[in-house]
Amino acid sequence: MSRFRPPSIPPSQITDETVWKKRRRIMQAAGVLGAGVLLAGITEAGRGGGRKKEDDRLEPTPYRYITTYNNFYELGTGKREPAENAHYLTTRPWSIEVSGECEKPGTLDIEDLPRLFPTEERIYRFRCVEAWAMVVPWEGFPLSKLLKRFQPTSKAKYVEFRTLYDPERMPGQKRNVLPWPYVEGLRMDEAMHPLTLIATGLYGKPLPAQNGAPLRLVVPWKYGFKSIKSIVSIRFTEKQPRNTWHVLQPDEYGFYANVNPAVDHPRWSQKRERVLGSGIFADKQPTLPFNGYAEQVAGLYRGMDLRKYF
Ligand SMILES: Nc1nc2c(c(=O)[nH]1)N[C@H]1C(S)=C(S)[C@@H](COP(=O)(O)O)O[C@H]1N2
Ligand SMILES: [Mo]
Repeated sequence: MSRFRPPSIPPSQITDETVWKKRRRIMQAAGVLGAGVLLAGITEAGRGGGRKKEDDRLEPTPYRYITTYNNFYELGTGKREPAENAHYLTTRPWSIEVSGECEKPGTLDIEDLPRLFPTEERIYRFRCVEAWAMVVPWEGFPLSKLLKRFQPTSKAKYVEFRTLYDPERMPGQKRNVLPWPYVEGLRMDEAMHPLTLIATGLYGKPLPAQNGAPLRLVVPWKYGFKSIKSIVSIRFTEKQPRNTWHVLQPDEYGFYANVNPAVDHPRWSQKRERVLGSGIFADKQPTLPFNGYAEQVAGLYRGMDLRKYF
């Protein structure tokens, strides 16, 4: 893992963030916060800590860090390469094929998504397995809404996701650094959980290519590699899907990949994490079980040995 260098800041991106903050203040004043924000606030309210909303305590990471320090091997393995190569990834037209164990397999056109699935803002922590962390104001909708539309059968125990395979638009795929296409999977109950999001934007703007345009998964209690980008296929399966990083290095990356300070990566500690943009002299902060979402999701794994199912 190379040391983080603060990126140079194009003026356009500074403006994005300022506009977003202004708009948010107006929204807060008007009391129009989305359901996602209320949901994220469950943790805080549950402690009897008054009505302070979870996202009030989460200071979003600046736009320039979220969009210039990326993991997206299809656009290059360096942290800055995905932003530099973003122009290769054209995202129109785009469709998503939904298949497998469901009553109504079919195809979704990206142009129809806003009408079918209105988006809301979700401010989530995001934690990469490499021990860096950020807070992202996503724009998106619950994955469960999309999945229900295709009526999964009782045989659907898992959901498998695939990224676009097109080496012309994803030049990183011309090299064999990963088995292409990138594949990820969730257990059905994880996929249907209200925190599990399909993101189509961030900071109130369409998702930049380097962050997985036009749509990507966001599972905030799992390591970032589960949050697969630029999805073209979703398949309901009976068997546990094989996920890319697990196939590559099964001892280092599991299927579940729940954020867990008690289970170290074989090559580094997971006890602490570096906050993106905090500067190289800043202290790391403690990693939280399930990345801070334990109250909402720990029940999904009751009775499971999280050292075995890492
Ligand atoms: N298709 C695809 N999805 C991917 C990746 C990738 O290389 N290819 N990297 C993963 C990893 S390791 C992380 S940490 C997150 C990074 O998301 P971000 O660049 O938006 O922060 O995307 C995940 N999704
Ligand atoms: Mo990651």
